[in-house]
Amino acid sequence: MERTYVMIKPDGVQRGLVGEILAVFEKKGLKIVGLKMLRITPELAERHYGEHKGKPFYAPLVEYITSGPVVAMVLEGKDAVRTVREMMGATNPLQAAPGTIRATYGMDIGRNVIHGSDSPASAEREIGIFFRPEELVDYGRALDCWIYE
Ligand code: D4T
Repeated sequence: MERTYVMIKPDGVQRGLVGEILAVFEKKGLKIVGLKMLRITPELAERHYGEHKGKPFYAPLVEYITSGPVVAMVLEGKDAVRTVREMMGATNPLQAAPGTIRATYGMDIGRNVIHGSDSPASAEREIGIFFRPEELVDYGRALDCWIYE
């Protein structure tokens, strides 16, 4: 099983999409092993989006991600990183495949509702930025045998 870091961005929280988006992942069969709400500080934004520093969209990106609370989570499942990326769709919601979260809920690349780690290495790094080890919970689900063969 693999873990990935997922975050409902400030627009998703403000628009009341937290429950719906969580439900999409839960219904898929991904297991929530960490979940919390927080307000990202400029320092935290820099750690998370450091790779984009110097790009023209960096300043608005930091302003957006720090503009209100986010819901941070760690999801666990088979091939979780790739699976979540596919469920989210392309970075630009207008180019995201129909049925994906960004296609369903978004209109603009600068308001694309959700983040998900893009590789297992990023997942490990981002989980470490947003969660302490004791905030992640190991547990079994009674339905697991109906989700995985
Ligand atoms: P995140 O990291 O938010 O899940 O998005 P992606 O992994 O899908 O995309 P990314 O790292 O390339 O971009 C990070 C973040 O920057 C915004 N962005 C990106 C933007 O506003 N304008 C742009 O031209 C690009 C490339 C959107 C997501």
